[in-house]
Amino acid sequence: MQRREFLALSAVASAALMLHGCGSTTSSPTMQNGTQALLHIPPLLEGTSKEGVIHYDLSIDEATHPFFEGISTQTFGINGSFLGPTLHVKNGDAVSINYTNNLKEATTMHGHGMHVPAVMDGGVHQVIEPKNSWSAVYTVKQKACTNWYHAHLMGKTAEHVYKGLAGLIIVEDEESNALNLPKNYGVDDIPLILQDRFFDADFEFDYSPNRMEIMHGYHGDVFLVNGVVNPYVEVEAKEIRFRILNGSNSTVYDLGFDDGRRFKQIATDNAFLESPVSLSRVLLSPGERA
Ligand SMILES: [Cu+2]
Repeated sequence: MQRREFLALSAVASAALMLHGCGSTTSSPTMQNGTQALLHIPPLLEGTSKEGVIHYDLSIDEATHPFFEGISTQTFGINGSFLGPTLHVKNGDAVSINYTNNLKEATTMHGHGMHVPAVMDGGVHQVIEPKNSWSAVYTVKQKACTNWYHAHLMGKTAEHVYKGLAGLIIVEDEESNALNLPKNYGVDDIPLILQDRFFDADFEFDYSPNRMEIMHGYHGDVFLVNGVVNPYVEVEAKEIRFRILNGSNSTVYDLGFDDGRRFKQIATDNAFLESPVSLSRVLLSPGERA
């Protein structure tokens, strides 16, 4: 191997064989010319300390995003045009995660995996009306893990996440800081948000599940990692940590390397494993992290 090694993740959607349902079209228009795009790394948001509380300011906006070169797709974004920044929190920190809803419709923002009081959960009860703000204020009380935040409005969760309302929360603690793990975010500690999307003939998101798809799940035929179609990432030839989130609505991923090489799983949703497990494939269902 060269000093820098080229890695490509292969993902086989378990449901890829299911044909898209009775929508107006049967597959997304393709712009496939074989070129790969550099993986986008969601920016890390460390927050700002004010009177002992660390504030994370997040703005939820309508946006457009160039999934395909020269084409704008309408999206929702958080401090950006698709998905949101990665929040970095530490066990024991008092945090205030401040969301401002600049959409024309209500939404909510749920901290998936965060151990918080019910009123700070951001579930369907904590509606953020348009032009309003809502803050999740709590003290982080949990082990190091990779969580995520996402829209969670009653009846609109799937659609809002589809449009881009999601991001990662990295929780660190004394144990994770002491462990000899890759810790350089975006360089050897790389977040991978896996999603699939269906685009209509105008390259707009097409989220239009029929009755069967509402029951069994809506699958897209364009695979995105951190919002990038056909991505690659260049890394140093050494052990790399991937923090993988299945951020898809219903697709289960069977992940591994093209060359079948083995890797170690060191953590699941909410904590490190007792010891690393050697694997050649890992299955990840929606919402799950590895
Ligand atoms: Cu969730």
